[in-house]
Amino acid sequence: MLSHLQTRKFIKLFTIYDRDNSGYLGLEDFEQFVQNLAAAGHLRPHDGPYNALLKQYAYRWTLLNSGDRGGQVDLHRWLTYCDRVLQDERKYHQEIDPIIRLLFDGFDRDRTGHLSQAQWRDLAWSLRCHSIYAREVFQSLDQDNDGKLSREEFAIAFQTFYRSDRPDDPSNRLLGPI
Ligand SMILES: [Ca+2]
Ligand SMILES: [Ca+2]
Repeated sequence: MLSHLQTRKFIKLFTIYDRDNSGYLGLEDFEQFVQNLAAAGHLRPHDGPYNALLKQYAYRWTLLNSGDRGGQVDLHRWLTYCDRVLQDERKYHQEIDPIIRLLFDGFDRDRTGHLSQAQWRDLAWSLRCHSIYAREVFQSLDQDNDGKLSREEFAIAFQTFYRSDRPDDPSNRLLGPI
């Protein structure tokens, strides 16, 4: 079962995905979400990274909505789904790992193997995290203090956001206050 802290984090995610603020998630929310990511990451529609993200979120949608493309998912159903994913290692890695990888690749435009603070700010903006928090979060995630986020630091941050139940984990605030 999701703890109170995990529930807060997944509610936060719900509010980020629910682009039209309808209180329900639909396929179009995820499509809009990817379009916002693409705009922030300067990904061109129909390029490889854009299509890969779209495909991964469409895949998530079919899992979330049991294949009913036209349906709507409320907060309760979303939380039940997140709980199920967290409890199943195979499902978790199948669903979450590619998203983390694609987000990193999408925003590491110059292929340096790390995200600069500006690239992180672009990503945070598309995740509706205000730049005031984005700067603070960046510093807390940059574990070796070299002023950039390595792929590993990035992955640890997202994995911790999804899984941690420790209130003092900086990654809990990955997407802003919860
Ligand atoms: Ca919606
Ligand atoms: Ca670093």
